Amino acid sequence: MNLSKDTLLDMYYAMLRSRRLDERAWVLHRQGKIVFHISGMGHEASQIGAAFALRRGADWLAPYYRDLGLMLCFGLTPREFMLSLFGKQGEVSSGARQMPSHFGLRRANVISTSAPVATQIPHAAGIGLGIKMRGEDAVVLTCIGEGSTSQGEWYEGLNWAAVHKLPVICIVQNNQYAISVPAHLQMAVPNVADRAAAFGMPGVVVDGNDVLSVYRVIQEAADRARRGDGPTLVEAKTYRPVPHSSDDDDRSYRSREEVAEWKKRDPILMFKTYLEMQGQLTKEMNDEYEARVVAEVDDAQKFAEAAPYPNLEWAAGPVYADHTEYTIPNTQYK
Ligand SMILES: Cc1ncc(C[n+]2csc(CCOP(=O)(O)OP(=O)(O)O)c2C)c(N)n1
Ligand SMILES: [Mg+2]
Repeated sequence: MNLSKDTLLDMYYAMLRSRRLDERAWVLHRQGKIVFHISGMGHEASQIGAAFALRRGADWLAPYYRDLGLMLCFGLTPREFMLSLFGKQGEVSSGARQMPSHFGLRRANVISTSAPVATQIPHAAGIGLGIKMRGEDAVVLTCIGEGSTSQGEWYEGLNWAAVHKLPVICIVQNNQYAISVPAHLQMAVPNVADRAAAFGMPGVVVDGNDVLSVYRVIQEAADRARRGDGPTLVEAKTYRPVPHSSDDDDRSYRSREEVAEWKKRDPILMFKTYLEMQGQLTKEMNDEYEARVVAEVDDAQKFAEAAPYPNLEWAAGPVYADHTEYTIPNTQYK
């Protein structure tokens, strides 16, 4: 593995930052301060491994709602994330129009997330075609849950990417459930990646709780895409240790024992143990990281709580032609 000690520690910090921000979002929801949260917890290895294998700033991302870890690596700041939780002025994804975690970040080549699942796949194929037509060596990563691969858009987008050998990587973050529906009721094959053969592209199953394995697989996929050899389907097997969203109660469809079993393979715990065994992370360093991350999260929360709500008259800004003259301060929207 061609990763320096500093990079490994950066990866660890990125995972920790995503987790601690995410935990704070749940607390804010339970305190009644925000109305909705959909979590990336448990997915940190899949996302941070993927992010570190890409050229952030040059490559493209068509994300989905669990991609907080990826987004932070692509440059979303904790303050910006908190603005979206609170629906405050300056929110970068949609000017506070969309639900939180429906990410978009124009300055970082991240396209906006639509609520209907799987619509990001044809968008990613389109971006891949654009990259190819321009002769650039960028790649586009798109992310999706295993349940959403039942949608027609997933097949259409990946078929198109394979036919035209587009520089697309699709990472399926298989957390075993689509809300309450387990994966075996969603598909009759054991692995989403098995379907890659039908598209005519490589399909790889990877341990989605192991950040370094994900890094290696995505790096290989990115190399293949940059060589002009086309798309790759990656399936990262993982688990969501929390309910689907703040509006779900997972006790109705899975046992506490199952959740506890998966938590033993928590991706942050696994990576922390690995770094400690390699002698690269000490208790003092970890304490310092934890303190730094809490300070970042506290700062972000304070910032968003103090921020004003958007003005009512901006609501229709980018929606109707009549209102296109509005410029929303601090956002990319004109
Ligand atoms: C087309 C469409 N159908 C249904 C929904 C409602 N919905 C939102 S998330 C979700 C579950 C998706 O599960 P999965 O793809 O496994 O992703 P996960 O949430 O588990 O990461 C559903 C059914 C939707 N947003 N769009
Ligand atoms: Mg799922």
